[in-house]
Amino acid sequence: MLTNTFPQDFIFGGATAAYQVEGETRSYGKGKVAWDDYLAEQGRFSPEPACDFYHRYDSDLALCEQFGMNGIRVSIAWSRIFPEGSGEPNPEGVAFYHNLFASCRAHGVEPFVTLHHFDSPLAIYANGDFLNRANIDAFEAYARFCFKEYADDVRHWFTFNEIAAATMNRYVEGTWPLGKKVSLHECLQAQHNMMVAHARAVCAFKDGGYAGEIGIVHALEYKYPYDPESPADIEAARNDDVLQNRLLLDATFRGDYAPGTRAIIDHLCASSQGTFEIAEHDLEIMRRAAMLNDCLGINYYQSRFLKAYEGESDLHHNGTGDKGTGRWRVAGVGERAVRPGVPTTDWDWIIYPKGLFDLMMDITLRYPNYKKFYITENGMGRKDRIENGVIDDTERIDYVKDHLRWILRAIEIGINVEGYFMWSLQDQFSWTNGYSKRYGFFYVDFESQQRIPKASAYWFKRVSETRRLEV
Ligand code: BGP
Repeated sequence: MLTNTFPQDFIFGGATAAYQVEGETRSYGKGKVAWDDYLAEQGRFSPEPACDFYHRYDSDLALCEQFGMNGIRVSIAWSRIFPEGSGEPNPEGVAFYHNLFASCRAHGVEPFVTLHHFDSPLAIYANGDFLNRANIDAFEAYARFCFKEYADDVRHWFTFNEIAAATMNRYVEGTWPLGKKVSLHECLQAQHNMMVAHARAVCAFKDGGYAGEIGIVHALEYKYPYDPESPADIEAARNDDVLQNRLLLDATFRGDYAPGTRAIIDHLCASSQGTFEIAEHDLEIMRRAAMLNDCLGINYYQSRFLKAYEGESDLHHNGTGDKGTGRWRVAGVGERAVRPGVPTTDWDWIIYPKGLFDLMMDITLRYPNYKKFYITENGMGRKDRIENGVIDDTERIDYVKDHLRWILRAIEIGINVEGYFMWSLQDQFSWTNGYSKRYGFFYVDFESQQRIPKASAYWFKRVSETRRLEV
């Protein structure tokens, strides 16, 4: 019989990211990020004031407390601390996060803090971002500053959020600032360089003797062959696995690349006329960090079914919620398809909770030095509406419940999962979807900034307070 009870110290929380919640993107001494001009030029939506978390964090944390949450995921905006990416810190930015963490403590909500959530300072981003190795040094210096400055405030650190999304949206899909379509070698090279930056930060944290734990957050998707009997589909699934998961997981847990992974990396790079470079000493520091790394944050939304694909790359990002408009066919990789009967959201995200379990099994089998998982994001984007004063998001409750069931199954067989953060705490600004794609426990009226708990918030409160999932 499947257990329906979570461990005593399990963390239940909601997730946020600085740029998606804070607002005040160009004030209080904050430096620019590439998104500022990109969004202004597009004119589709503004990150201001998002959900005004910069001014409302205390009342949002009070809501967390009231709704039974004992954790929150937040990120520090690098350009609030170092407006130009390096140099002199901005005192207002530094103070803001001290105040935020103090409020977390006052409300009994444990902060899980990410150093980089898609928002490199413009000075870094425009200067090659992580394709420019000088920026690895800048990231390390920023990380060292934060470890020291917030040593008394923070016990749970993550270096990067979703290197896969950051690199694929920029260098494969071209939907993010300075976007470029299908440059697989730049995508993979940036992934490697960011993993070197991660490794440097992990070693700095451990060498500094700071209390607490450190890890990284990856956006993982299990890659199934569309037709499990088709060797070509199996190969496509392997390609997409390396592009999204494997390079990053090998780097995280092995500190180098398994020969099979390396062979596919080289194939992918060659298919976009590029090469993959590992600098001297990279593997040394990566291997050391792989042993020191404490935890992996898994952001899990969906899995993929891969078909072989021989044509030119053909991509269309569904950023509007018009179901069925997304396409992802990449030369040298394959085509992402949906198996009949598998449900999808209006943004064409595949709903497949079992994939989360398969991913955790895969990691525990392949990387015996993994120590613990947090599910740092999982959730459902919806066009939530207020009807008669209430927001009925039963669909989202079902989505979360199904994922929590697979997490309990994993815990039952001995996989170490210590927390779950729904994306998102409150409705937020979405990078390529603006404000119509809502994810929160708390509905946000973006005009008045009023928060209204959705049905899912009341449901989650019961789960977190009883630590039980009613089945
Ligand atoms: C993850 C990111 C979040 C968030 C979420 C939902 O990839 O870490 O920042 O945006 O996805 O994505 P979207 O807003 O595109 O629906």
